Amino acid sequence: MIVTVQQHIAHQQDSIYPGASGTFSWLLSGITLATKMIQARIRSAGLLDVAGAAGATNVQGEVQQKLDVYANEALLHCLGVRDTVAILVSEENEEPVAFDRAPETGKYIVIFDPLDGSSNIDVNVSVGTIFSIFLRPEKASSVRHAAALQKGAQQVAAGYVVYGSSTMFVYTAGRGVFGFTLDPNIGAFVLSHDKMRMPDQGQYYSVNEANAPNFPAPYQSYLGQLRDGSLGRTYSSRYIGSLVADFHRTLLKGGVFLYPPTKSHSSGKLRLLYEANPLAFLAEQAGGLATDGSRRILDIQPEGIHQRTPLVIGSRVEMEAFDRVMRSESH
Ligand code: P6P
Repeated sequence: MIVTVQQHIAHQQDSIYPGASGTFSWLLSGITLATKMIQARIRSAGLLDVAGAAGATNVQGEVQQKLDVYANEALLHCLGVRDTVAILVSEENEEPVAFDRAPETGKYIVIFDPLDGSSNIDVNVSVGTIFSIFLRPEKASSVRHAAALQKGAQQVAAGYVVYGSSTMFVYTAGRGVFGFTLDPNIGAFVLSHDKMRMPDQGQYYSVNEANAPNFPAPYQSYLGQLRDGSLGRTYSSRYIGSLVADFHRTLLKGGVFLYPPTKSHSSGKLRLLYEANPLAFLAEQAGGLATDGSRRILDIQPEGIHQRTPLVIGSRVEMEAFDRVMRSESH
């Protein structure tokens, strides 16, 4: 029996906004439409003149790939025309985009990374779109940022689309994690992974080993434990360098992904609002955990929409071992 993501969301939305008149599923359809458009472009990246850098640089100072620009425009447009959206925050936009909508109409804030890992596209490595959804705070905030600067624990939904060997939409609305695979023949995301659970312990750890000499000492000790069998098993190292792909594997197979503080990124490289928070929500909903090395990611009060954070995220066994090391070595 085919269950599309629209049908699934319609059932879920009652848990988010009782009495919602389809507003949440209407909102999510903006994301599924945009990501279908993005995946169509990605699949033809090598053929059309869309590969390669667009020449401009974005607010992060990174050379913008043409697909980054297209992905951002697609999401801004498809979500912007949904009147349930009050504010959009994108990795590609320095400032939030606010829509002048009454609080009873514009209920949602959507925060997204339109195409994470896009530097990998030219070498045909999986990339992804990550999104995080909040309700607009009751008290109308004069400062747009303030409305978007909510703790990750306040998310009403979060998810990603991974453009890999197949295109998958993975999301949670606070009642479990569900995966949908795009069926190109019907152009719909169809339920393929019901109630996804992260294994209690995995066989992979995932970190950029080139940075390891600069990690804080407790991280070095922890990596030592993963390598010497202290956690009761041997591990393999897997690092794709594309966050959504590395996380997707961790969600399915278990284990741990780490992006610790490094010499060039003393507060970590990954972004709290549109990378760590949505993935942390998914991880916890699937039975895993996520911290910045000392705090639960979802408890962090953001100060800026582009702020960075260290991220350690994965299965219960590996994360509890990490917590023990951090407690014993971080006086
Ligand atoms: P590094 C991609 O550029 C990205 O933002 C994430 O997708 C990925 O996890 C990380 O950076 C890789 O960073 O420093 O290991 O190349």
